[in-house]
Amino acid sequence: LLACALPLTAAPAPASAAPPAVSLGSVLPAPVSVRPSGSAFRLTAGTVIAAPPAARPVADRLAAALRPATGYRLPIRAHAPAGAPVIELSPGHAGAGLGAEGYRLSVRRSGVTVRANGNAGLYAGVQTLRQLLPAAIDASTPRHVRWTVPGGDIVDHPRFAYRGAMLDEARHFHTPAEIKRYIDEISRFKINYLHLHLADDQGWRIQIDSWPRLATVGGAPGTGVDGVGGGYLTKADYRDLVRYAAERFVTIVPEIDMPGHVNAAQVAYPELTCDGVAPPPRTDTEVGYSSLCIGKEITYRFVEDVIRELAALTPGPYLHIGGDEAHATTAADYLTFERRVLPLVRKYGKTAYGWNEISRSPSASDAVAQFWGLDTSDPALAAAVAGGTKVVMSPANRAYLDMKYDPSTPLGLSWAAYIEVQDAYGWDPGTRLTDVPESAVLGVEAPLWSETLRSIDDIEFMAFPRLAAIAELGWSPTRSLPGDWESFRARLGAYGPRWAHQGVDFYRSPQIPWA
Ligand code: TNX
Repeated sequence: LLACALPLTAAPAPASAAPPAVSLGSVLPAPVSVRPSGSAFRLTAGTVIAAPPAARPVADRLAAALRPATGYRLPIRAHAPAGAPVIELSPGHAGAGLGAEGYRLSVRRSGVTVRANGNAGLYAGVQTLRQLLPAAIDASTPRHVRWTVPGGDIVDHPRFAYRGAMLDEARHFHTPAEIKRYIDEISRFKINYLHLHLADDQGWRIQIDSWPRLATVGGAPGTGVDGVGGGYLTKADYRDLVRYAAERFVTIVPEIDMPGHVNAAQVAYPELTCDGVAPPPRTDTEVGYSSLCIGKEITYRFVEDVIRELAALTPGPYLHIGGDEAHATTAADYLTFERRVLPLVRKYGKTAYGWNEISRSPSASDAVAQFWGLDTSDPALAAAVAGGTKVVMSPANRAYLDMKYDPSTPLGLSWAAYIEVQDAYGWDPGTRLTDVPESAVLGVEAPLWSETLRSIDDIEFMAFPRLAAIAELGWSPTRSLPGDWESFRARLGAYGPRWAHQGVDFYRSPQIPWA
């Protein structure tokens, strides 16, 4: 599916065809401060990576990123050997202003240094460094390229603590290998949370030992939209994903949607309906027809078992309990349900997280609400925020990666909007809701619902390039938005060859001057 206009052969490029030099400011998301100066660093066969033992895991990731295209050994040493060209990772005491994820990157003729307070910041700096090398650094086999990094200094740290992406595993199951590839792709843009939507009407995608049929029935072959696909994550798969993500400084947020979006659970366990009769399995894309039975005690045994087992799998702080589109639950029942269920998340040591509908419940005062509305105000959410609720911004007409780019987009939906790259970029998560102060906004998330998406190519085509826009809104400081767009589209255009080298099937938006 990859439409690649670049020569990907290993033949040395003639000098006249040399790619344009990368500039120090050509980074996505835009860094806080960029000061070009002095002479460039040249990565050669003799370059050494220097990192103390504590930073070794980041050094390993850096070496793994640079070895395939350079073909160089790039040995990792605890100390920089005198005289050799060096890329040095230096953790600790980089300055309080940088926080846990900020970094300083200095490029001199003699070497590159990344300084940060810890490994999360070093990893972020490494992602920047990768973008400062020629695009061919993302090729998977050796290329004959002068591997130069422009000289100067970058100081950088995130605007928001939460920068997320969401993948819908329920409507079509995506395998662990596909999820890992997506983690690699999003972490390049300093996304630090991956929210997995693990259950919905069409399927249940995570093993739960106390209710085993959830996965075996809810994840059976043929569960999914149009009856294609099926599958589920075992607990071993899930733990492996959590570890893989953590190595890339991405925290996984599990979601089980309730009290609506539960048809797959009720197919597996008919006692979860009010009349005890199993509903038919669903492979269509309707929403809002299923509900847990609010008056039955077994409902809360089920919910507590699921929350307990999910919390035990989750080192991260958040556990998402859905709460959206509960149109088959009465308003009073919804409040009854949330009054019992929100405290269960706390009981197992996690911060409750849900779609913005949970803000109707007074029990959501210490929860996080994910705003997915289309409007620029939300009185119920604003009232909850006054009581302590925090907000993650995912306005569906801006941040939903499953919306079509325009009417001709072959994949995706269009109920919220058509979202071209400029629409995805042209809003501010801190001020989008006029009745919610920026101080209550934890950050931004780009959800990708998969009713129409099956393969990793499908996922990539909808996510890229828009995910880079959402990542910049989450990370970079606000400046003047029109000027930012001109800068963003130039940097994005220059990034295209990097995706091409990675085999990422991105959408070549006509709004972007692709290199
Ligand atoms: C609405 S957004 C939903 C999902 C659908 C999505 C499709 C939200 C919280 N609920 O169930 O998959 O639209 O865009």
